Amino acid sequence: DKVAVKTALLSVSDKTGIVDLARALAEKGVRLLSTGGTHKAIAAAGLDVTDVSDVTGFPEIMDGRVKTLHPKVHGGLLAIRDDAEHQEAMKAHGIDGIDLAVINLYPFEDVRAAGGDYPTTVENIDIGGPAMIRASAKNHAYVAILTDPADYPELLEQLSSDAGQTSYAFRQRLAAKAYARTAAYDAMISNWFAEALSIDTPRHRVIGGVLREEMRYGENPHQTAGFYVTGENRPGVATATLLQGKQLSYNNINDTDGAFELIGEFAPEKTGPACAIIKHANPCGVATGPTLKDAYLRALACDSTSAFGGIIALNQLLDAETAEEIVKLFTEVIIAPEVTEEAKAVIAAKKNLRLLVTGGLPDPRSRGITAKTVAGGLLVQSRDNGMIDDIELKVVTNRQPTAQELLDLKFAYTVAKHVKSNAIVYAKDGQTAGIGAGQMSRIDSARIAALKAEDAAKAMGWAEPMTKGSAVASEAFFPFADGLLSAIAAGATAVVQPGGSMRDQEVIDAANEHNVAMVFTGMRHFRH
Ligand code: 93A
Repeated sequence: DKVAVKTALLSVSDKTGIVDLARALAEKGVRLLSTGGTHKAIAAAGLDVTDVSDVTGFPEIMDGRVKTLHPKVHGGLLAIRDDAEHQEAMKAHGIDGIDLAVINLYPFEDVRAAGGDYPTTVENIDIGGPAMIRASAKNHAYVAILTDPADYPELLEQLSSDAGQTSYAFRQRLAAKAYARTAAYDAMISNWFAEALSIDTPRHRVIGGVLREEMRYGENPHQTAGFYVTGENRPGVATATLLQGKQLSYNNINDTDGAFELIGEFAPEKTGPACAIIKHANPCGVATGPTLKDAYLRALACDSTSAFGGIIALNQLLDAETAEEIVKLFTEVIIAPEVTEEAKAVIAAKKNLRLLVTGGLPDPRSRGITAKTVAGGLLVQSRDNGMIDDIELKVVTNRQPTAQELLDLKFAYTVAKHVKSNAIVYAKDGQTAGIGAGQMSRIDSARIAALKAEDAAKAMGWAEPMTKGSAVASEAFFPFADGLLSAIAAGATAVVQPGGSMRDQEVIDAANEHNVAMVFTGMRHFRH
């Protein structure tokens, strides 16, 4: 199962380490074949290297679109060395075996990330490279396929320690990595098309991405984890720049994403400054305010106990005044579109606090997909891009909501969209008053949210909980009147929910009885 490397084909866009590798191979007496640019780089180092065109007897044509797509190349990569018929074909057509392929692809991902225009991005779809990688990997019984400069040292070490041969186990591992590479590459291309054409239907795209980094562990320390990026051009945790602090953990990334997707609902030109604080993927406080500092303090007031060790998302430029407040409490991550130099200096005093800047807010209306795994499968759906601002609300009670109630209903419903079901959110004056998340029964979520509001009142020294005179949102319908009655008991005067329960009338009657205004959205926001 050992294969002596006599001929190597080198064709790389990322030329990192390629000259050193070529030199080391040449020193071991390996014959080098190469394509245009790679050939040039290797020859410039004074090494003996043959141009693939001289092997195929065919020039590179069509701006390099066709350079290695030739039977002399693919025959050399795919031939089964100890098969008589294959041997005969090699002899008959003058095909030499290729024992080592070193290939990395046109930088499609980089061109896309740099915002390349449509034709430039398309031109950077590599065809010949993946064909050679897949051919070599299929024929790993005889061919070693290197797709990552990080693997060059291991190859050289093996050749040195084993008389110029590669082992089967090594070639198998390289083959597995090679197919991971071509699959991720094609997934990136599919993702790019999906974004460019606003496609979120499953049949037109594939779910996949490129491994950006391996984390130290997953949700728990005994789990492994990696962060894959899909290349979607969306401001958020995957595209943000980490200005300070150590690498984000699995849970940090998950929570930061939840925080920033939520804050993306609050376009500053419409809502003014806004802040969301997230713990365990649920908001524990969200607020708008006259200044960003006020928004932060108002968000914190909702549940200052849970905010400890949380993730803070801001919808606009982070200033020093706000940063001064934030650093008073232990926080894991801050994510904001931008940050002032003064605020950076304030945060720098907290070495472990991660600061992420995104350059903008994600568009909550844009299309896209979300995915989660199940045993043996992946569940994929379009992003929940429904917004209450785009819905015609139906008042179902005798009393209409007041203008202020309506604002608070919309605010509460927007937050509830980002709370795990069953979600109940009380809000007042653009500030969450109490959040109940993730309960199996809606009435429990309502009770917990009210309880949290009472705790907040105690902690803040308020005379009464903020639920008194609040608006309340339920992200899915009340199946019975009990949940609504619990919210009314906590002091809610206005309610928003999708409606659509068999017992809607019972719920409407209960609201009318208490002179509560209720609106139906017709749009549910389950989140699990
Ligand atoms: O345009 S291609 O799809 N057609 C080909 O036949 C082909 N062969 C190799 N791209 C092709 N390649 C790619 O060219 C390799 O995958 C590599 O990324 C790049 C190396 O080109 P050069 O050696 O000219 O820099």
